[in-house]
Amino acid sequence: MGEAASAELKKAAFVAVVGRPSVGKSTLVNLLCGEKVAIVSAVPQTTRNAIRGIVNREEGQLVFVDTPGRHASEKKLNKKLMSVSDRSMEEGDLILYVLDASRPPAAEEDAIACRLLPLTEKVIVAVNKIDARGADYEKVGAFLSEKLPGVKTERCFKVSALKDEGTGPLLTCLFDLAPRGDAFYPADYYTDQDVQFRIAEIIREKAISRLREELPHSLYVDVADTELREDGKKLWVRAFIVTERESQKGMVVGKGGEMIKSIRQAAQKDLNRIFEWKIELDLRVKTAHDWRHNDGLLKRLIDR
Ligand SMILES: Nc1nc2c(ncn2[C@@H]2O[C@H](COP(=O)(O)OP(=O)(O)OP(=O)(O)O)[C@@H](O)[C@H]2O)c(=O)[nH]1
Ligand SMILES: [Mg+2]
Repeated sequence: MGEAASAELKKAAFVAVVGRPSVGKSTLVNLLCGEKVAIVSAVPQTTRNAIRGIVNREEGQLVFVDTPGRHASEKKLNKKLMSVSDRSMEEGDLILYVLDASRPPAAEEDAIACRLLPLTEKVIVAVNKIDARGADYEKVGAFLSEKLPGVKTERCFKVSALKDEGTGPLLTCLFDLAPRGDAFYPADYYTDQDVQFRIAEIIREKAISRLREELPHSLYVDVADTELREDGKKLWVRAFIVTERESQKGMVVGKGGEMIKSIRQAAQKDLNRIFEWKIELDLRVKTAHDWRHNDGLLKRLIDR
């Protein structure tokens, strides 16, 4: 392509957002996109898929790819989640590496920095949670200069995704570094997720924030049926919260059905904000025995 033609093209890049669990990757992607594209919770490994959130500006388009938090474990589900993160890093034009300023970098952070070292050229860093008690940017900065010396300070940003601080300069830097090319999506898109997936994710968010211990990790949500009603004004949805064991169903239903009612109401409220239809949710619980060891199901749930 000639120089004149390439100068006319706007910026266009895929930006893989990676880091440890719970550092705030999804919160940051939502903030940058100005829409809730990814679910958020205090439970580690909330994100299970590559979730695309799109930022459209006069200068071009950035497609953020939110990924599952990187964690060392030989469990089948975790290995699958790591493969999503690995693939997004390899495929991304840029990588946004997110760290948590309020947690000192330890072995898990070391492993991520090592993994990123050969990809240094396309790495930009966001040190998140600078608002949090005990946040220590200097410590994280020292870790970065030791482990990723090729990432210059101009590419490191202190941010708070929760308080919306410091993200303007980060976004400007990402647009500056993005290559030129055709936009990947129409300019009015902010995500490419289908309706059923978004509904399932919102229900999962409400469930995991209300349930304890192993339960948040032991469930997934299956949207079994949807139907437009009332001349297309209402979307009726039948969905199942799927547990790993029969014995877990009772905890999801709760005493007198209180737990599932609370999950349904909270999900419905969010979904009514996201979609133009009025959402009517028929929420039930079922079991898919030991689903976290089922290769076929994991493939369907994670490699969407
Ligand atoms: N104080 C503070 N908390 C934050 C900030 N960003 C995110 N959090 C909180 O950190 C927790 C985890 O946030 P997520 O966005 O789900 O983190 P994640 O990195 O996507 O986590 P995984 O999907 O599990 O890898 C939530 O409780 C957020 O509210 C921040 O800037 N400051
Ligand atoms: Mg996440």
